[in-house]
Amino acid sequence: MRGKFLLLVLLVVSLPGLISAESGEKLWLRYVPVSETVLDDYSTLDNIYAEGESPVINVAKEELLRALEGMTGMDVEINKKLSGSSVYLGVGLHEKLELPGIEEHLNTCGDEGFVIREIGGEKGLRIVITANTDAGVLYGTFAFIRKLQNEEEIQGLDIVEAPKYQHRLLNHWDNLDGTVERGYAGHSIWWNRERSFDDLKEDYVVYARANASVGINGTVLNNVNANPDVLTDEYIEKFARFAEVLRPYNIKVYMSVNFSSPAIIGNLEDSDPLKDEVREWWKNKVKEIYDEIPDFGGFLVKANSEGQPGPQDYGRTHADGANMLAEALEPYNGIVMWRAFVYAPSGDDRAKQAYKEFVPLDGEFHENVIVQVKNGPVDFQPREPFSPVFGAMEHTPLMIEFQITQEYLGFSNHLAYLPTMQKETFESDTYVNGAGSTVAKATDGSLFDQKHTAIAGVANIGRDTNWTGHHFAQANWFAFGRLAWDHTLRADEIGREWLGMTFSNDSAFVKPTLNIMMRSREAVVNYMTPLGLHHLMGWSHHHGPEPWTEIEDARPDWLPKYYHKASKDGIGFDRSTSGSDAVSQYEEPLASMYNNPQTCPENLILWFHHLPWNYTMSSGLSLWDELCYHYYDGVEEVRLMQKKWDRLDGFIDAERFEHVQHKLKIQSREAEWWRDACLLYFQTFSEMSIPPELERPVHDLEELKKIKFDMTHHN
Ligand code: BDP
Repeated sequence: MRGKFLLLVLLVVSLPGLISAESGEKLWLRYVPVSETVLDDYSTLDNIYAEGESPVINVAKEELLRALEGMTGMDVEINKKLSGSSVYLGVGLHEKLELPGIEEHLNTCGDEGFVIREIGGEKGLRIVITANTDAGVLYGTFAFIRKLQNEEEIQGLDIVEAPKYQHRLLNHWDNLDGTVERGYAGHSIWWNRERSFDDLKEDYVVYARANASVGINGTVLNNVNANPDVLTDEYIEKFARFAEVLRPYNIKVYMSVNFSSPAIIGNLEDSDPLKDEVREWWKNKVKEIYDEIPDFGGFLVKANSEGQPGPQDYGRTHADGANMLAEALEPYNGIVMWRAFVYAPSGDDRAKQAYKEFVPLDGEFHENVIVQVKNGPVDFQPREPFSPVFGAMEHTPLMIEFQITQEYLGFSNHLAYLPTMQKETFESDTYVNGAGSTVAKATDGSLFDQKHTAIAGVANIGRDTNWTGHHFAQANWFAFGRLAWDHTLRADEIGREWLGMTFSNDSAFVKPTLNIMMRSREAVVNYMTPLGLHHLMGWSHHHGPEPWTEIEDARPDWLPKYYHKASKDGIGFDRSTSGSDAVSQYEEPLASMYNNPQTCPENLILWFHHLPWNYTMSSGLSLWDELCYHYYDGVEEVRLMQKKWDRLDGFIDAERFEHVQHKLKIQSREAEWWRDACLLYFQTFSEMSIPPELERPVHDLEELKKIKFDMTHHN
């Protein structure tokens, strides 16, 4: 799919005086020449020795060869013997090379961690990359390559790493007809009816390399709103072929399954999880899958949510449903990721639903079930508090689900660097075992004993040449992997790495660009949903603002009004003890802190409280004025992003520079659209005016109400 751009790239490369045009198709694995400052050191690495011949080791060896040759311009040799080599890859090398101290490090590395050490030598630098498994060696190799891409000092390198979560997955919401639910980078890379598997194989390899380079070791290839056909022979065979391409990169495939499959494709009377024939059906189906895919990862299930079938259809619980699948998968070490995103009409506050349905089931799930919980209690909003389910199920492994695709953050049109948001979740303190019981610790096995630990991100990948629609959306894919590997990494560190690998290591470029990235998510919060507001977008497309939406016969919680509750007397959702009491799902001291508007963090105040328009904020401003300032700040920030970016012309290739410039223009226009729509609409209730020192809105409310979302707003 990406081949046709090659010609264009070659043409531009050959013109003198220009930085080569780039389409983004290589992602962060470009391997362009490094600068003189590190070239001497790196050039001593001209000879690789790899221990063993497994497909995984071969991938590591070839990747390092390609990287070193690309970055240094020299020919690198593969050495068949240990002596005289400069980079050593493989399991058990510390023994062969008689390196003291590495053994203890390996004891802390588990199955996928690694040790990288520079051991010196007569001819120059010598590097050892070793681990307990070939997979660990692969991750060590990519970690080493990343250091080279960032032009880091490698002399004296001594690194020991192990991933924080065992299963680090992308969830593709890809439908079998090729569309992608909430996908903004073109159609599905997996389900492509126009091109054959063989034709696309090279792209799958790029995908696999990219994931392996950040430690992603699993991928769910189909939408959580699962088509039952995925369990037919035809699709099992397709999954097997994908598994085969991904296997040498240590990536397992997983499948989303429809709970009613036994009835729909198995012709059983129903899919009641307590019926023997249903259980038998799943066991046979799982066996069929493992016959084709011996290292199949397991199932992801969305049940009894948004109209999907599930065990509750038969009066059974989530645990009954999940355990049935877990039993079928258990003999093969497969896992079930059972989603806690349950969104069904209940009449109560939607934010409380997951906790109400799942917490009472704590301890009832089999040990190969992991309950997958969205980061916030509602739905991937630009800012939500963490889900109160985290920390509340001591006897059940929980995994965080983040959304990498920007369903609620401007699609692939807005630059929104998500790690700052994800770090907010990881670092939120649940207080469940006293202070310091962060969400990260409550899910990575350090707080509770759990056989499996996992994390998932809803992918933002599609058939677009640059994979993610916006060049900067690649950063969110990269960063998800890095945080899944180590949630203690800082968002700016990760951003710095990615920029160096993807664009340039020139600090005159990196500094302002990193600044854009680091401030971008808060900008989106400000121009869309500041102060804890949420769900103000159009109810079906989820793109532009429609806080006014009225739809006859719609479920109330589809509509923005359910969430903002703007009226003459104020704005915000009262989730305090005198409202829906969602605050009580949190541990103390959080419950009391959130319950009181004086102590509730202001960035969440309207999530938890309904307050009068003239409520005095900590700044001394009225709530209305504060809201105005946030919306205007958001727009202003995007304008600053544009100015900063404009000044970077010439640092990178014109193709990507202009593409980003174009997207920023759209973002700026849409930020104004959001600001004006929300403020002009809320003003009809507040009857207060926008502070005179702020510029006048550029739109008119009635005109805004007529804007219909369509693809012209998308592109
Ligand atoms: C919502 C999306 C919907 C997904 C659902 C889910 O709008 O398309 O199916 O989440 O996570 O955010 O299941």
